[in-house]
Amino acid sequence: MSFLSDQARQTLAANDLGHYTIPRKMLYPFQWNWDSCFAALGFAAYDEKRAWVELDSLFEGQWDNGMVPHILFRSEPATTYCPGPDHWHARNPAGIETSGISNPPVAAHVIRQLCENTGDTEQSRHKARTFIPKLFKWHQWWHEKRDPDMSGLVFSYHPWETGRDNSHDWSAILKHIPKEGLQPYERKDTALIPANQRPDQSEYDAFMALVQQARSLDYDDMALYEQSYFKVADTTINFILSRANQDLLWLIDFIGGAAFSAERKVIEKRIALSSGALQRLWNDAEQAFQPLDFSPCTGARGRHTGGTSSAAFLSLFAGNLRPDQIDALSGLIDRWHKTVFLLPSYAPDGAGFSPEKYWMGPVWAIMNYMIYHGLRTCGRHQQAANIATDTSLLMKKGGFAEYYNPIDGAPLGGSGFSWTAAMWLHWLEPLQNSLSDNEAQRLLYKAHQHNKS
Ligand code: 9WN
Repeated sequence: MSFLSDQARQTLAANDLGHYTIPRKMLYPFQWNWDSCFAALGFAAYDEKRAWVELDSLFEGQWDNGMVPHILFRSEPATTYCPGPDHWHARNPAGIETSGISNPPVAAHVIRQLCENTGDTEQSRHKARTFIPKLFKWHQWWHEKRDPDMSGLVFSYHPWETGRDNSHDWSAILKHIPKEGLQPYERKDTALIPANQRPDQSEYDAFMALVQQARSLDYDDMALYEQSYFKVADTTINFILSRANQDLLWLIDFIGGAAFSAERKVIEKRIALSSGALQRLWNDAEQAFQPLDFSPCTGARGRHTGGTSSAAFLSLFAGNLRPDQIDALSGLIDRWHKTVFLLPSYAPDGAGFSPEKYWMGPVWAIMNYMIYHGLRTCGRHQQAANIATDTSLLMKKGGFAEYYNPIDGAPLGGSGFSWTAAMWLHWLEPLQNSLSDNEAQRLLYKAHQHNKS
């Protein structure tokens, strides 16, 4: 086993609390939704049983209405993370304390990956059969409760739900979130990570004001739809959900389909509706996909948020794009790759780019993983290889960091991070032989660019 694979396993082991994994000790001491799914992919590289345990435990947090929350608080004390369960005041029917919002629905993709890796065995069919109703219920919640008008696009009411907390996509909205009556709270993150790598204080105030508002509305889906200060049709959520529905169909076919034929029809209709609606995220003037802002406090009424984030490329993961859109996105990657390690989370040549600040520029391995798959599906193999190579170089240089500076490759945020280690094990380790030539070229290219600047 290579040194890095050994380190990656040790990283997962260090964050493994038995039947669930935390993203990173101290910094995020609970079970996070999409982190847990990606961690399952890492476990699957050497311990399939443990991978399934991770997913089973995540779905123990599912609410009655189908939502799978973004955090399950479990038993850790909330001394090193804010907001903890006392801020959210939410609990599912099984009595597990949770947050009151969801997260990008990557579980269907992960479960499909696990089944594909194992092949057609009694165990994988059994697991698929167990998860299909749970996934269906979760996706149904998105489509019915987060899109009550059946527009084909689902809304999010908190940046934390999109997983891209302080993306510049949200900057203009966060400035307008009413903060009067915000109850006192104590941030813990900046005691652990340099403040310039984390959201600003004013952004954190807005995050907390939104938690307070959602709690005061009792997490009622209709009340949030009507009143939430923050209301967006996000690219991360909508593209991942579209992909998730396709993966759910795959799972139904995997087990033979007959038992879920009614669900199959519903999912097919949803895919058809959303594939048209996703086109509304395309900003023709900027030749990229961008979220739509419906927040009452900005009065934007569904305007595109403006600049371009790496979530635009998740459209490739969702598929069904026009050839000119694939060309435009691929052209954008070409432009970006001249200056930076791929893929910065925000356009490196636009306003709002900040190479160390969280979702305003740093590279995130899990985004790269999904975009890599999207590019390959569209036949853009060289660009996919460049993204895989750069992610691999970043890990070799800086270990399994939460995120990386796209200019100099420095590791940022938390170290020993679960989902980054998982991406090495599941995605990059198996590609190492095929990437070695490309790696030498990418290093030379970067040195050349560096000397020029
Ligand atoms: C809030 C756990 C999570 C990730 C998110 C990332 C960050 C939390 C925070 O950490 O968000 O959910 O407090 O910063 O933005 O994508 O799931 O790793």
